[in-house]
Formats: sequence, structure tokens, C-alpha cells
Amino acid sequence: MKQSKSERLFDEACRVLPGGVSSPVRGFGAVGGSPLFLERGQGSYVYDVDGNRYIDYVLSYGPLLMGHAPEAVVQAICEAAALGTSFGAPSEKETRLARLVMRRMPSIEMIRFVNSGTEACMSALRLARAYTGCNKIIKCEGHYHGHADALLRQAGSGVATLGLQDSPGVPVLSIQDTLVVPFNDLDAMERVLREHPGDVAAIIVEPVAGNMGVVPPARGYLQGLRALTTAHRALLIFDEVMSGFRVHPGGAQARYKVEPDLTTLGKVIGGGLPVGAYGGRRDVMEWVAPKGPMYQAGTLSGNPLAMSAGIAMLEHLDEAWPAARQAARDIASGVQAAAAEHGTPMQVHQVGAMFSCFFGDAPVSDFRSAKRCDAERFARVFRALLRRGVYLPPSQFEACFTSSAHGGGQVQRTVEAFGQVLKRLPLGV
Ligand code: HOZ
Repeated sequence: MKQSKSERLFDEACRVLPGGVSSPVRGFGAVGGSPLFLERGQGSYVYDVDGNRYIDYVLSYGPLLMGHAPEAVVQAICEAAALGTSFGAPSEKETRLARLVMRRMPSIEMIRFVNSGTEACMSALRLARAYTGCNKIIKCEGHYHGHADALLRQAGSGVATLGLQDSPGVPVLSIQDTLVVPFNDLDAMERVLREHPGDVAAIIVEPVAGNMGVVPPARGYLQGLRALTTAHRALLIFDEVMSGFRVHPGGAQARYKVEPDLTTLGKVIGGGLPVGAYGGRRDVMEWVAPKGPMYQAGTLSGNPLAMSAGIAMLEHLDEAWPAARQAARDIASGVQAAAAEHGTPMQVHQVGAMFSCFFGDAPVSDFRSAKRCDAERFARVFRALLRRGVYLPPSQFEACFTSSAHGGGQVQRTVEAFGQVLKRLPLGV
């Protein structure tokens, strides 16, 4: 059979890029076939090199709340680029973006910009250890906080997709202080805190899990974490790389009304450009160099292009977010209704402008239950949807994202495509 251009490019890429990709989650290993090579994106659509158009629910794994190439963001980037792409010196835009973020998330009293969510989480942990003088950190099974050594334990996202527990190359010493508990289990969290009295620097969580598919916090869970961390003098870190500005304009902390000590943010505050940040309580952030002794640095941090794109994005958040959330709601209810009509055991989770489909009867509330879902069925649905022009992230362990550009037409087409696929699924698709 004649190869598509995407397939040809993938073969070529495999000769020079490990697995043919620049990040493992882009491979199609879990769903079969070869990844689409994309040429451009506009609004809710992406276009591959073979001229096919897809309604995009990957959206660069979250940041594109206004869809691809929104005019305001593109214009801000172009104007900034014309003035210079990097200074390695302060610019006013950093303070402007800081203020925009802090207005949405008042728990952030000071912020440090970095270049990715990985950097943000890694730095927040160092800061927590510096501030508390404690060694241990606690994370949840199936949560993904980037690929820094200390956080690659029972992680979600690509680590889960590839079926790995952790990674070769991570020194045992780097993860010996990383304790892992199930998500949504306050008793387990308390037990671990008691087992390490006075030695836990922080609990880091995705307040709405997105890297095992979307799994919301159980009622009272985040409040419980707040109480436990306060009682045990540990810091509470919300990793809002995915949930920030997506589950609510003020992030999960506004939606669930829980104030973390520190927050990590990622690509969303750069409107899709490479950026991240960590911030929080002033007395903690004042430990960051050069104000304090905790060292962390970056030549491209606060990059003017990323800052400009982030400013443009956040300035439009009030219009963008309700539309993005409405699209996710309509898809979730439409797909759930289609599943009921066709007798497909399936649950659709939706929080704000994120959703996920889990195949199976049992409720999904943590990583263990997410892993029990029918990944093979997910793969078949993924492939069938792709043939119908709907592009989901190629793994059960990722969230789907909507944007304000996903209008009624695209939502309706998506729900119809799901309906057709679920109807045919028992016969094989
Ligand atoms: N947190 C992102 C999606 N789970 C990661 C994307 C990537 O690893 O490329």
C-alpha cells in the first residue's frame, strides 16, 4: 500500500530522532499506526502534511485555550519578535504577566518564570526542601510532574502509556525521598506523613489529575490535603500545569477553594510558547536566589516572546474560558448519551475545559482504576475517530482539551463521530 506523506516523514524521523518524535507522548505506540505530521493549526483544526483536516483535542496538551494561532497571540508574538527574541536581562513584560497570573491566583504572592512545567516542578521541590529543611516529598500514583529525576516515580502521561514504573538512568538516591501514595486517598496520605514525622517537605499533586486521563479530586480531598500539610508543617504544592486557567479561570485552587503554598504552572501562561513558572507564599518565595539562597536560574526564563504570548492569552481569558468549557461540557454529555444508547460501558469525565473517556464499568478515581480500563477499546475508538477527522491524544492516560474555537459545529461533528464509532464498535471498527 502506498505510504502517506506522514508515514514517509515518520520513517525518516525515526532515523534521527529516538522513536521518531521529540517527546514520547507523540508516538502512536499505544494506539497503533504512525503519528500524523502536522503542517499547521487554525482555530480548532489541525492540518497534516497529507492535506487532511482534524478537529484537534490535543491542543498542544493544554495551553491553546483560544485554539491554534489566535490573532491576538500571533500578533503579540510578531511584535515582540521584531523587538528582539531574548535579552538575558529583565523586561517589563515579566512583571505584567506576573500581575495577570497573580490576579487570577491570589495564593501566588511572588512568581519565578522558567521554561517548562518540568523546570517549575523541579524548582518548587528544591524550594520546599530549602524552606522546610526536610527531605521527603510525597506525590500521587499516576500524577506526572515533568521528567525531573525526583518525580519520575509511578508517573502518569507518557510513563504510564509506555507501561514504565520509573526510568533507567534515574539514580536511586534521587528517588529515595520520593514517597508515592494513591490519589484521592487521605488515609494513605496521613499514614505516610506519620511514618516520616518532621521530614516531609511537601506534598505535590495535580489537584485535578490530567495525566492518567481526567480524574477529579474526591469531595473534600484537597481540603484534607491542606489540613494535613498544615498539621505536619509540610508545604502543599498544586501542579496546575494542566488545570491552571483550564478547570476554572483561577485554576483548581479557585474552583475548589483551597490555597496551596506553592503553585506550578506551564505552557498555558505562554499561550503555547515554551514557558513555566512557580510561585506562592511570599515568605517561601523569598528563599529564591538572588533574594534568598535557593539557587535556580535560566537564560531564556522570562523570554519576551513567551511573556507577550502569555499576556495576550490571559488578557482574553474571560471570553475564552466559558466557551472552551461549554464545548467540553457538550462533548461530555453528548458522548455519554451516545454510550448509553449503544450500550458501551464508558465514563466520560469532564472538568472545565478538559475531558476524558474511560472504557469500562467501574468508576475511575485513581491510577489503579484508570489502569483497569479497556485500553484496547480506547485504541480502536481513537483510530476510528481519527478516520472521521477527530484527533484525540494518542493515549488513555492523557486528557482531551477544548478551546473557545471549538464552536457548536465542531462539537456536534465530534459527538456524531463518537456515536457512529460506538455504534459499530461491538462489530469491530
Ligand atoms: N503533561 C503533558 C501531557 N501529559 C506532557 C506532554 C509531553 O510530555 O510531551
